[in-house]
Amino acid sequence: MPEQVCTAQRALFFEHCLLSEGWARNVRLTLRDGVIASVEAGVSARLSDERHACAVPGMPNLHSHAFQRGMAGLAERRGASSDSFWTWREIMYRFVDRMTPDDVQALAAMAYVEMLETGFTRVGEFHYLHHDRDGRPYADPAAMSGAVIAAAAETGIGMTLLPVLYRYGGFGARPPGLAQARFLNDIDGYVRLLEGAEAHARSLPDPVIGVAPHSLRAVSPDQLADMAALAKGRPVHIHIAEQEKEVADCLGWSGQRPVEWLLAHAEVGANWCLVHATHMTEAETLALARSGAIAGLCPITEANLGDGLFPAQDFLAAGGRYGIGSDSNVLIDCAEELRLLEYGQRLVHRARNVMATGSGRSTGADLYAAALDGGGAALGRTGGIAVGHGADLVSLRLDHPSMAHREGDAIMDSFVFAGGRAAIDCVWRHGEKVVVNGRHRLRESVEKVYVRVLEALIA
Ligand code: NGQ
Ligand code: ZN
Repeated sequence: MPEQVCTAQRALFFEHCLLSEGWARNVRLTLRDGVIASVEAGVSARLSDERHACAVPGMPNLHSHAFQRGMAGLAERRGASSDSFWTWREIMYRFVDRMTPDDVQALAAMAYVEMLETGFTRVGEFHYLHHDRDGRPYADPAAMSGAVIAAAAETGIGMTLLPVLYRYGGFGARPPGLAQARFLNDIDGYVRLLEGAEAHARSLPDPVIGVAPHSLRAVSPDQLADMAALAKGRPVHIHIAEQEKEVADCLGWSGQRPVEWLLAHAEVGANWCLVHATHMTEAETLALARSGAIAGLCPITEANLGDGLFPAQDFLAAGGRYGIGSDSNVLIDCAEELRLLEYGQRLVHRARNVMATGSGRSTGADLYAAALDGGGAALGRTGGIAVGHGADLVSLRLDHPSMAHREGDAIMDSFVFAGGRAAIDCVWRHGEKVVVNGRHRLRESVEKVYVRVLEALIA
């Protein structure tokens, strides 16, 4: 059978379209096998074209712990002593305790439905819950990876899986706590996990598998070097410098701050994503920007956990690249991540339009473009609407009151700062329309399973 017969080719027509080279009017995209096969601008729609007002590229979500969606809102009650990231972590560890692979699939599917509905089309799943309740590997050591991959297959979101090596409970190879037993591997176990995850991922159309040493406190320097060697150019993600205590512990252990230590001891380059990188000196900020690595910013979670503010102004001035992640998934919303990133900077600098890259530049458009670029690099897939790129698209309603009579970059400013997710109409992922009228096709069934699974986990 000639190939053309089995490949579905369809055309979408947008009055406004944010292409990789900028805004264009009356744009016709043909899609083939999940990829953008052609882009024509300034043309007329054909009769069979599916027509929409406005398309922007789908956004990569570079850092997620999908299962944490299930405890969203359940750590907001004040405890006996002062609450912090570390007390939140205890609550999170208790929540993890009973989860089965089926539970994880259900929670992840719900999180991914919500991601797609708010315009995230690929997720970097930083996945560290590997073993059974007693800490022993499942018969399939990658069973939990299989569960998040199944959730991606079910919902259609693009998956960059980042299997995590977690080995220690603190800097200097401190023993892990009991509650961390389900996360732990040595390098041999990790290699088996990686192979298993790769096998599961073959069920997906365009998977990427990276590697993820959890943090400098959870792996040894030797293990970090082993992980970098395993990566072979694939994405390497690591949590870093999120909390001041972590900086102090790192100084106590090594005499260096976390980002300083990492840049001095690993070949950090453009395939690396440093998640949070909140607490940096000016010198570290500059050095990180120069390394070409992506700063993985998770503004909603960083605010929720009381982490602190990323030194975005200095980092941007030094040419640093960043993307956004929904991390704990306490709230899943692409526009809101970008908005909060900018608002944090406004509040601390008492200034406006901090993340815009120059005079006359649009903050919303620059935030969106930067996070698209950085997120794509971090997840191993270049985004943007261009020939040969995946057909990961978001259509915006220009008839939404917050979006009316907008053109060009004003569309992005109004989407990010005013309309938000309510302005999202449809989302295509790998050429499939998975969200229609702001709702994922499977929302109802995914919600049902999610609510049932939560009952058992929360009770
Ligand atoms: C995580 N979360 O991996 O989910 C961590 C907590 C840890 C954040 N860093 C676990 N936000 O740090 O050991
Ligand atoms: Zn994280």
